[in-house]
This record gives sequence, structure tokens and C-alpha cells, in this order.
Amino acid sequence: MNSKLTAPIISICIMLVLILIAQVNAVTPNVNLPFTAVTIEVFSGYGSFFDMVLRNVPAGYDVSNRAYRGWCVDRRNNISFSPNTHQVNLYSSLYPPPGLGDQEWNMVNYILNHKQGAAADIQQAIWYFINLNDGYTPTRTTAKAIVNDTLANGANFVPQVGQVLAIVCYTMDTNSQITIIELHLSEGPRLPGDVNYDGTVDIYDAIVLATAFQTRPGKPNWNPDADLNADLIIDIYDAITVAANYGKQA
Ligand SMILES: [Ca+2]
Ligand SMILES: [Ca+2]
Repeated sequence: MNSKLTAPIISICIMLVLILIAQVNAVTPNVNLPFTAVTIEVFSGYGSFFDMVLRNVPAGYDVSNRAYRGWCVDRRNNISFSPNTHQVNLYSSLYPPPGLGDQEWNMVNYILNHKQGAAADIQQAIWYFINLNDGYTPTRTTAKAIVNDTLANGANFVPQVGQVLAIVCYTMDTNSQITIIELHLSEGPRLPGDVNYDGTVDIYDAIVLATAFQTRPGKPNWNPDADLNADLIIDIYDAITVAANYGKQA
């Protein structure tokens, strides 16, 4: 081969490979969400702005009747807490509902996957990017740092398997708040006992579960990831699941 052509051809091949790799990495995760309305019950949160519980979710979807971390994306409205409930339709933030398509969901997904500070910091940063009335300026130092980090790195962020995706809990009631929940994206069914979603059941799962032991939604240290049997309390039954699957890998 003409040596003058070899270098450009190799360069083009490398570029093609890089483009293919970029496309593989940028695959948009598909999530299977119910088409019918579901019920949410909202509790004041500590580790997140809200502790949320989904109910009336039909079987066979990527969400189920269990607890999730939740956040506010609608400062226009309040939302009443448990025992009140609300009817919502669920949308992937990658395919948001009518009227919310021009919001900065990539930024929100970046924030949820690069958490810093306390729940209040994360919530303020989310409000900076999702604003349904007028502009919001964070007041907390760490919230401002999250905003700056997200402005620098978040514009093209799309969550991948192993990360969390914001699911919009959309209400048609203009007097009620639009919220989001965090959904862990996984290739297949969750490995039983894998509290921290890292594909292995080990001491880290036991530690996370122990930290949240004997808690319910709305209580300090509650962690929905540790409620393995989705009965809204973290207790011996969840611990037994970790023990029974200890050492397993996905
Ligand atoms: Ca684990
Ligand atoms: Ca439980």
C-alpha cells in the first residue's frame, strides 16, 4: 500500500471506531412504564426531598409497588403528604410529558448520578434547572457547587445501566406538584440482596441495611434501596435476604 495513504486510512479507521464506541455509550435506556395512572403517597424525606411510595402499579413494568427517592420539580405548588395520595402518570425524563419537554432533564439526571452534599443542596440544584414559574437561585454553598459542576459537565448526560433515571410523576391537577422519582437502571432483574445495586451481595450491602434498620418512609435513615421485600419497613426479613444471598454476583 502507498505509505502516503496508510496514515490517513489508519486515522479514519480510528475515528470510525471512536464514533462507534460513542454511539454504543450513548444508547438511550428503554424503561417500561405503565400507561395507566398510578397512585403516589408522599412522605417528608431526609436522604432525599421526599420519600415516595408507588401503589396500584400493574405487574410487568420497570417500576413496582415500592418506595423510591423523590424530588420536587415544581415550585409553583405544594403536595399533601401521607395518608393523602395522588394520581399520576409516569414518564421517563428522556421522553417527558407535554409541557415539560423543554426543561433541562439531562442536567437533572446528571445531578442525581453525581450527588454532593445534603438533600437540600441537591433539591436546590434541581430547582435551578427545572423551573416552571420563574428563575430560582440556590442559596446553599454546596447547591451552587452542584449547579456549576452540572453546567460544566451535564448537558449531554444520559443515564446508563447501573445509574438512576428520573421518572416524572405527572399530575393533571394544576394545584398539585409535579415530582420525580429515582429509578435504578439494570440489565435484568435485580440480584436479590444487592442493596446498593452494584451487582454483588457483600459486606457493603449489610452495612447499608444496618444503617437503615427499623426505619419506614419519612423517618431518618430510611433508605428505599434496603427495603428488599418492598413492605415499607427495613427489618429482619430484608437482612435475611442479604444473608441468604451473601457472596452472590449478578
Ligand atoms: Ca451490593
Ligand atoms: Ca422490608
